[in-house]
Amino acid sequence: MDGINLSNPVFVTYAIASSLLVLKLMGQGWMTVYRMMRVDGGFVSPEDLRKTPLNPNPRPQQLDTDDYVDRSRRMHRNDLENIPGFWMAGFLMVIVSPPLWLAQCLMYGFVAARVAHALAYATKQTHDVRATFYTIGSLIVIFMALYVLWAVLF
Ligand code: GSH
Repeated sequence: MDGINLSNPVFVTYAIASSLLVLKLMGQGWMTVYRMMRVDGGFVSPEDLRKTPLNPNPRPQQLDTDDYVDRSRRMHRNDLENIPGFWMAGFLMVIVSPPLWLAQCLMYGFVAARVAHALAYATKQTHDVRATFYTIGSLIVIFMALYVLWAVLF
């Protein structure tokens, strides 16, 4: 039952959670693209002001910071600060063979916390709501890393 294969339910849990998070991370870039197209601006690089088929009417204001677009970039950055840690700690968790119930609580809990964080950020909930979901996800990854360390050292 142990090991990196589909007969190990802990690995299956990790594979499902990790794949969902890949989709979240990749999708976030597309949300930024969608938002830039919607407002016709929110660009960050001066060369984006060149006239092209995608930007037939370039103007300097397109480089102004736009919260609608920038919010998606901040969400993306926050994902990048949190999700890679999960991929690594989660993979190491599979190797140290935790109980299935614990792996499912932690891994699906992390996915749920990140989805909730994204919804809170995108819909402009209060800082405390967003921070709560961030904290849950962050503590899960920290717990997983400590669990692995404990299993390896003792
Ligand atoms: N790089 C983050 C920051 O500067 O805020 C580190 C702390 C963090 O991730 N905080 C959470 C967050 O959503 C809860 S307040 N930060 C907003 C962000 O990263 O854009």
